[in-house]
Amino acid sequence: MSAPEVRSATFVAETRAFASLPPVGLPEFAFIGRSNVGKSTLLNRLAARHSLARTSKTPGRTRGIIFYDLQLGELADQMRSGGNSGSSSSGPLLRLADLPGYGYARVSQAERRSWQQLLEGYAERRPTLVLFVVLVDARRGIEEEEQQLLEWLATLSIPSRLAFTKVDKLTASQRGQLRDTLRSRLPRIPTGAPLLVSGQTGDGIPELWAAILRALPGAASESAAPIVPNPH
Ligand SMILES: Nc1nc2c(ncn2[C@@H]2O[C@H](COP(=O)(O)OP(=O)(O)OP(=O)(O)O)[C@@H](O)[C@H]2O)c(=O)[nH]1
Ligand SMILES: [Mg+2]
Repeated sequence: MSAPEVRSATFVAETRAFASLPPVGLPEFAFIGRSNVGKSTLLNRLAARHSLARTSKTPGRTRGIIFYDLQLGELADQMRSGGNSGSSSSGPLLRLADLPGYGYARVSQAERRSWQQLLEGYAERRPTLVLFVVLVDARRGIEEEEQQLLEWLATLSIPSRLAFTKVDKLTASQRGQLRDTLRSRLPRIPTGAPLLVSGQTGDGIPELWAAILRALPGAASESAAPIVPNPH
C-alpha cells in the first residue's frame, strides 16, 4: 500500500470563532487530540510537505482551526474505488482541518470556553465535515478525554477514526502489546479499527490515507469501518 501523490497543498484560513469559519467547500477531515500529540506533524506528513502546518515542542501551538486544501494525484482515485477506476489525470480534492490541542494547562478559562464553543459549533453544524481523526499518543493510551470525545462524536453520528501517534517511540513488542490491548477493548471503542501512525517516520500513513479516501463522499465503502453520513 502506498500514499497518493499530493499535487498541491495550500493554506485556506485560520479561524478562532464559528462565525468566521471559511465558506463550506471541499469535504473536510478534522484532526483532533491532546496538545503536543503530533497533529500538525501528521498533517505535514499526509500532505508530504515539511512546513505546511507549524509544529512545536511547546504544547499549545495551534490555537484556532487551520484549514488546508489538497489536490491529489490519480493513485488516490484508484485507492478510493478499490483499484477499478479509469485513468483520470488528477485525483480528488479534499480539505484537512488542524484543530487546537486540548489538555494544555497554560490556557486561560476564557480561551478554553471559546475553543469549546468553536469545536461544538464546528462538529454540530459543518455540513461538509466527513470524518474526525482522533489522535492519541501511543505511549499514553486512551484517557478520559479521548473516551468522552469519541462518545460525544458517536452521539452526534459523526464518523470518527482513532489513530495512535508517535509509534516510532514504541519497540516492536510494545506495538504488539498495543494492538492486543486495542483488540480486546474494541467493543467499547465506537469507531473503526484504530490506526498506528508516525508523522516522523511515515509509518501507517498509507493506511491513514486509505481510511480518508474511503470516507470521501462517493467512495467505495470500507467494510472494517462503516461510514455513517453526518446528518448535520
Ligand atoms: N517521535 C515523534 N515525535 C513526534 C511525532 N509527531 C510529532 N512529534 C513531535 O511532538 C511535538 C509536537 O508535535 P506537533 O505536531 O506540533 O503537535 P500538535 O498536536 O500539533 O501540538 P499543538 O498544536 O500544540 O496541539 C514536536 O516536537 C514534534 O516533533 C512522531 O510521530 N514521532
Ligand atoms: Mg499543532
